[in-house]
Amino acid sequence: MRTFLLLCIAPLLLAADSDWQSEGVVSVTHSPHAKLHTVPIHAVKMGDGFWSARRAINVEKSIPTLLAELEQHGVVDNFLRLEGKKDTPRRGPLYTDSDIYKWMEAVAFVLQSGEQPKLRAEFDRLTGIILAAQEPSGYLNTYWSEERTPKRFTEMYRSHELYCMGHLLQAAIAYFRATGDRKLLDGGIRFANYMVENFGPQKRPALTGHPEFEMALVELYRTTGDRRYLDFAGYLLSGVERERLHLTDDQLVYLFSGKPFTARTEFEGHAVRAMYASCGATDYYMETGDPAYLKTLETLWRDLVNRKMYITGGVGSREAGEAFGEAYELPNAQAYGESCAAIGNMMWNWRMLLALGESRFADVMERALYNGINSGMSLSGTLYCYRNPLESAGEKIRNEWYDTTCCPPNLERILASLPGYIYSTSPQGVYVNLFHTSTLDWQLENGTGIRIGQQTEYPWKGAVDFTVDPARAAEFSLFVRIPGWSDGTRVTVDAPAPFAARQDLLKPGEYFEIHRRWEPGDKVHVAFEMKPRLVRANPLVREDAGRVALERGPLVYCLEQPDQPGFNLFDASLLDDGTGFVSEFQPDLLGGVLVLKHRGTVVDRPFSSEPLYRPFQEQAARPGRVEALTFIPYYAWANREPSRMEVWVPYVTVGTE
Ligand code: FUB
Ligand code: ZN
Repeated sequence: MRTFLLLCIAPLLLAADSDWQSEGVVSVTHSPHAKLHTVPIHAVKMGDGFWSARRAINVEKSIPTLLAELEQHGVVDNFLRLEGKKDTPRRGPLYTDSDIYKWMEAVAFVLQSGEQPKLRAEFDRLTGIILAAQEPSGYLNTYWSEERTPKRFTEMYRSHELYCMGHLLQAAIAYFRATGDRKLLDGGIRFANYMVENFGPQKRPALTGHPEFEMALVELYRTTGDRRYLDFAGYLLSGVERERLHLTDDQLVYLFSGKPFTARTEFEGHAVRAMYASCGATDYYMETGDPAYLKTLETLWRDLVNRKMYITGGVGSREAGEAFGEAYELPNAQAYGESCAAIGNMMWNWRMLLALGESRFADVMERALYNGINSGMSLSGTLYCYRNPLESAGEKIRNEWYDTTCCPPNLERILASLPGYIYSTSPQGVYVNLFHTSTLDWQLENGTGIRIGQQTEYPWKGAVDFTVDPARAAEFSLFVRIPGWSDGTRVTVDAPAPFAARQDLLKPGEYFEIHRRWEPGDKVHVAFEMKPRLVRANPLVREDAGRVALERGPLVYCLEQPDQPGFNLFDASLLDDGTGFVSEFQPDLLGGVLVLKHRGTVVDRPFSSEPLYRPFQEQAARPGRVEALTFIPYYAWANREPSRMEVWVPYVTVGTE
């Protein structure tokens, strides 16, 4: 009935219309070149566990307090003044409309998990305010209005007009998928139509400057079936308008557009722009199958994971231009690692996973999610990191507000959309991408109902138990991701025809396929290897020479000063004397974390009392006493008083002098 009504009032929407409640974080159900398909957020209920605690705070604290901040800083007034309801000057940088749109997208994802009347009312109130500021042509931007109206689309390399609209479209689509309400979506469509009707090869030239619109346009195509949006995304990605727009190298330096996406061979320039462009390009590939895009995406992916990504999944190492550095330029204290860039990395790898169905992409997603993204929001849910360095001398890193406040709502939308990333489907069966206590209540691609229960204390423990409940006995595959770090995973099936998987078939970094005729109630037990792991960086990463990082499961660990009483952590080295690590879950520390303790060498004389240079001695021992070093998960740093922190720790094999 609901669908019928919707079809009557929404003649513009095409085939995908009746599917509005069946679509996931992105909708690739009908994408010809997607190997995996998303499941709707509402189909996944997350039970108690690591992310549920974060998600509850997101809804109760982060989302409401950020709206208050956005209002206080005039972001909503900027729209009201265009309607003549405020006479205060416009406030904030030129892209600040996008911040309220991103906040609205977070709310829309929350609503996809269930009713939240207050949040829904806020969304509707803001929709009214935003749409009242839209011009009859469809144009909408609070910065490029009034006295700046004549300058519209004249500075596209920096104007963020299309960036803002991309975020509006994403919010509108997420809300449509939550509620079936298309008011905001219709507003977004008016703007998109204005673009496709007035801009393009034979019309006025366009370029995104800050990519974002591309992925929104592909999603709009998926939502409406209107091919013009996909083609326009392709036009923007082709970067053909550099000459018609008379762009100089100076103007282009930070852009990740202005040259054809398929001409790229490495990441350079502004990291968030690069990640969003890659998202749009992957979306475009999933619809068109253009091999030139796939080739470029693979090349860029290898550049990123082999040469330019932090161990935390953070990307973009330079503050200047918020940009990528050269290959292996990964400083620790100076690391930029904007939260939005790590989010862009996750969003891109999610799309690559959908396109190609390979676990390596889920590994990167998980790395970014648990570390470089998770560090971005305080445990209280009200303070945010813009930068996510891997070493700190103790400067204040978290704030409740930034004039450029792109990261806070971005973090909120990721947490809100998380259920949509845990599972996906293919014609062969169900994929488990991430591990968290949850229930998937959905269907196989042949229409058979399927419920999968997942029980785990991941990431603290490596045991994951599944109950597989098809509506009736059915033959299909359950694909369980074996993380790249888990050597020695064990998988057993507890069913009328039980089996234990052969070790040689359980390959880290791949999905393990369990193909069988599943009976309701069949059980699968998975045990990942959760031993602490010392990691070294490629020697070309100069800053990490002679140092190690510590990981356990998907978590990167760090040393923070409050856990090392009695000595300066920068005077400590990790002494590998074979004693190994002791792990200890501390429920009262930092919201409950598993700490890792290790013997470390600590100098009696601080390093600062040593000469700048001294004669080289092979295997020189560090002077001092041996003490325990206590590591905490990186994401939890900077939740106490500002203090020193270090991810890459000096490493010695010989004891004290
Ligand atoms: O330009 C809009 C946003 O502000 C970018 O995505 C961030 O990197 C920050 O520069
Ligand atoms: Zn940001």
